[in-house]
Amino acid sequence: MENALNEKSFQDKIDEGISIEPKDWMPETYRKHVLRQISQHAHSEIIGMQPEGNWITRAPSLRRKMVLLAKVQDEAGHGLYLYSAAESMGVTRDELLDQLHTGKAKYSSIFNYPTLTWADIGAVGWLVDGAAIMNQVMLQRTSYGPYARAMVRICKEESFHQRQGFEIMTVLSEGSSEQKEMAQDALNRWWWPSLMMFGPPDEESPNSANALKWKIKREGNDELRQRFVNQTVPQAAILGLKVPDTDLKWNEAKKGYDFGTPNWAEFKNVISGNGPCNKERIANKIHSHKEGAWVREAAEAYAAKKNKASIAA
Ligand code: BYC
Repeated sequence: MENALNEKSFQDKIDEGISIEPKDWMPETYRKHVLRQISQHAHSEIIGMQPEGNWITRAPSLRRKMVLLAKVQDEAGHGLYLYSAAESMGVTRDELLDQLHTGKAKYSSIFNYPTLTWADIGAVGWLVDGAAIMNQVMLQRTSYGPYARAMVRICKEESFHQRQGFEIMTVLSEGSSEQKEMAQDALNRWWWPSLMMFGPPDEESPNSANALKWKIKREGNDELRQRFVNQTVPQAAILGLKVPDTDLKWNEAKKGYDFGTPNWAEFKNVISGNGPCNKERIANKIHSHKEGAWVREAAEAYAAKKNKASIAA
């Protein structure tokens, strides 16, 4: 009886838009749900530093190096605000990190794709941070107070990140034919994984119903993905680059683009720990990126594959 009353006043608070604070009563299912999302989000910020961090020493100018360094530092800050928000739910940072290192906690699928060229740093800022903002704006009003407050600052910084990426893509796409080709190649490789950042389609999203009821998420995965496509396709046109989707076309009736289906089998593979990089990461725990070796190996493997394909052609 007492529990039913607690549940009712909890849901009433949510419905009235009153945030839930650490000492408030909350159902255990809500606590677990929010903790899962915050911890995944925090890990994504930290793991997300790695593909970009490896380019700090390779950035083509001092200015680019400084900007990238600042961006990667911001991501570390985001991870730390989010770990603090998670700790307010009664878990220690050691426990959170242990879950990451043992593969129990997920992190965003996107960070399992390697950054092979400098253009990838542009594509990550433009597309990955672009998708992150699209998803995170609503999280500034998520129902758990500490998470919402962390997101306000994070969103401010993300918009700078998106712009720095777009600027890199602008310079490359206006450069030599090799630079333009590099930008197009980066778009080809990052487009579909970026669409997967929004999670599976709504009908296959087991967490969405509770997330929406409890106002943890305020919009569905498909709605946000559609908005991202609508925003990004015209940006690709400004860059003179082609979005790698033969099904993409403007739909006047819905005032948005129809687009193809991401490879959900690949997504499932990546989030279950079998992506191009995560298997190795989990196996080697924290040391897999030591001294940039992983980026160099991935770049070599990619160059060899490309070379093989051009010989075959
Ligand atoms: N990757 O029921 P669903 C950044 C999992 S970093 C991996 O729809 P939900 C940046 C999902 O966890 C910011 N797993 O889930 C940093 C669930 O499995 P579990 C990244 C994914 O939670 C450095 C299952 O699939 N942003 O910006 O309602 C450099 C079913 O999904 C993914 C965030 O972390 C995925 N993409 O909705 C540059 C945002 N998608 O847990 C940039 C915060 C789904 O039941 N997170 N799964 O085993 C969210 O907004 C939501 O968690 C999601 C998924 C929209 C991602």
